[in-house]
Amino acid sequence: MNYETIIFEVQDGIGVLKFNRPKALNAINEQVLQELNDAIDKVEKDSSIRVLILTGEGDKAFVAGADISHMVNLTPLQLRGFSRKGQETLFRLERLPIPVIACVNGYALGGGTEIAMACDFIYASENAKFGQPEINLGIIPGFGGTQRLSRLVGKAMAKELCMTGKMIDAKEAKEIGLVNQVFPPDKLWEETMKTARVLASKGKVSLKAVKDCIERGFDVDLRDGCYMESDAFALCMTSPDGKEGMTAFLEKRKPEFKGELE
Ligand code: DAK
Repeated sequence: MNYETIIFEVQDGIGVLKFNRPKALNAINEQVLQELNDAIDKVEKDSSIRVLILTGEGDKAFVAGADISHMVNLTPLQLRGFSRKGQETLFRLERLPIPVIACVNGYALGGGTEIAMACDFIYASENAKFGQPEINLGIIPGFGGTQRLSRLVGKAMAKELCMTGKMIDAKEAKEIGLVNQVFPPDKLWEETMKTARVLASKGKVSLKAVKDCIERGFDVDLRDGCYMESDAFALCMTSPDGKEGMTAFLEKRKPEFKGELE
């Protein structure tokens, strides 16, 4: 598939997916969702990709939300389909077996905040802005925003953001736990790549296990979550990466993780 609304490239095991509609501040329409899904297919199939970064083309926006001019003409059934497709796409991102970093370089509003929240964590530039402004349009978040936001920042803060529709800056987003780190705009990409390279050097099996345990364990009780962790721990210990990591430690050398997921 030739992409028109995204750019997808892979270099040294790091996949970079850029939302590429800068004139519309990278707003999401059906075509973006389709191309995003196609790129996720590629990431799933290419075992050489160890980390994925999502960012926005241009210097103004990550994603300014769902494309309002697209949504406004849809019927209720089409809107449900659009919302479900968006939600499924974000579940797919969340379930990728590799780390996914949102590198937020400007506005991340509505669907933009929702996409960033489906990544494993968010790095943002000082000029980034987050929010769920749907209430200002007389609607509500439709790509899982009410659910992921409350899990990340707590119910009361999520209600305040979704009910007022206010935008918050990167500093405030960090204070409430939405964003992991904030950098000056000219350092954001470099710092994101630095972390991506660190992640790419780790064992794939153990990265996937951490992601699974935290992601899937979050919605179950502590005892079931810990039970899940024991199984994953045992699998990691006996995986090629686990053996290599422990042997390297005993031999006082740097580990070289190569293990595949299956
Ligand atoms: N959709 C379409 N076009 C957009 C857009 C968007 N979300 N955001 C910006 N643009 C376009 C503008 O229309 C403008 O286009 P031209 O007029 O140049 O043709 C261009 O991008 C530049 O924007 P501005 O001229 O407005 O730029 P400013 O710097 O003045 O303002 C802004 C930047 C980000 C503050 C402003 O553009 C803005 O407020 N944008 C809308 C942000 C927003 O409300 N986002 C939430 C969208 S609603 C659901 C599924 C999903 C969702 C809901 C339901 N179901 C199916 C149930 C999700 C909803 C959303 O995300």
